[in-house]
Amino acid sequence: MSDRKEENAIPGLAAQYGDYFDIGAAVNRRTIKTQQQVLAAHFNSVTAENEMKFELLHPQEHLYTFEAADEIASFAKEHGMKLRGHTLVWHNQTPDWLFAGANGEPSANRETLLARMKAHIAAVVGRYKGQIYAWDVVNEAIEDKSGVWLRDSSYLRIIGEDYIAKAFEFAHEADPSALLFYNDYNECFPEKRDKIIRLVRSLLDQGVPIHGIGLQGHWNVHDPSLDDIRSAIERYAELGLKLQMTELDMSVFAFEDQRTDLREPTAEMLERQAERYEEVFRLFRQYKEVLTSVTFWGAADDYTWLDNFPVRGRKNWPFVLDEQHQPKPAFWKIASW
Ligand code: HAH
Repeated sequence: MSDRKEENAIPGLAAQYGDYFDIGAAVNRRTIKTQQQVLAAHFNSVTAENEMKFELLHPQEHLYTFEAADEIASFAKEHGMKLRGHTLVWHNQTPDWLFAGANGEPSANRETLLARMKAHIAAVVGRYKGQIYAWDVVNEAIEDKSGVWLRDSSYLRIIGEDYIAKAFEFAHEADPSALLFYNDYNECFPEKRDKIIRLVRSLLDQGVPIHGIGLQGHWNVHDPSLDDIRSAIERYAELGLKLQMTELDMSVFAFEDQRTDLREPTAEMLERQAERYEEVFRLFRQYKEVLTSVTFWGAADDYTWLDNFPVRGRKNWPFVLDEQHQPKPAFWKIASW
């Protein structure tokens, strides 16, 4: 017997994790074609990267554009994959009309904005009722800056703090069986973590229908530390809600690193990335009772939102599958244990 990993001996990731949690990928209109095979081989859940965001679905008050989102929903159905919804209420990728006044006034009032929010949520959640099993209802409502709790946004300014509770109530009304998540990034930094916990606890105290916390997981090969990740999972789990990793990627660059000279990742980067993936997936497996899904924000290194962001002219290689859709060292670390 040979130890060599033959082409046909590549295990499917979702199958490997069948007793643990779902393995998801963010997809877009293009990658459901260009990555179709690798998606089918390794993933049993998908999330639309952009196609279900407010500005793409609802560019004008009386115009909904569902074609691209529908394509992704059909892709999930054809491949027997679960579908997560992303995202209903967010300060980005949201059209200006939503916050504009009705009669030429500069800004909508609370009542108008709540009515528009409710109409949007009812239409979108209603359309995919029974197919989208979980929604990121509110995305990134917490402020990163120290000492400030909620992010300053048009939603907060016009409606007030209860826009968050209202969003969950509207989503629950539209599909009472959908699981409703609060989703955020930098979720393992202790101060932001505690602000997220304060928000979720206050929602629970008010009886708001919230069922889970989405940890985006935009991490890199240095940060956050494994200890901070573990503490975050433990503290969030104490709230009694389900947890999901919703947007996992592992940048090969440290946050401060601005270099743009690389055409491929260095051997050292790949090794460090493999160790990091190994340790975080070991942790995820230990928390399988609360962690129900791990979604990568992409599938393979040929496409990632981190190409050219936040550093222009720089490619990134944040996944466990390479640009040819083949396993990287990190893949083998998480696929066999
Ligand atoms: C996420 N934000 C969003 O949830 C997702 O919808 C988008 O496609 C990519 C990342 C994370 C983020 C950001 O957009 C900007 C700065 C920091 C973090």
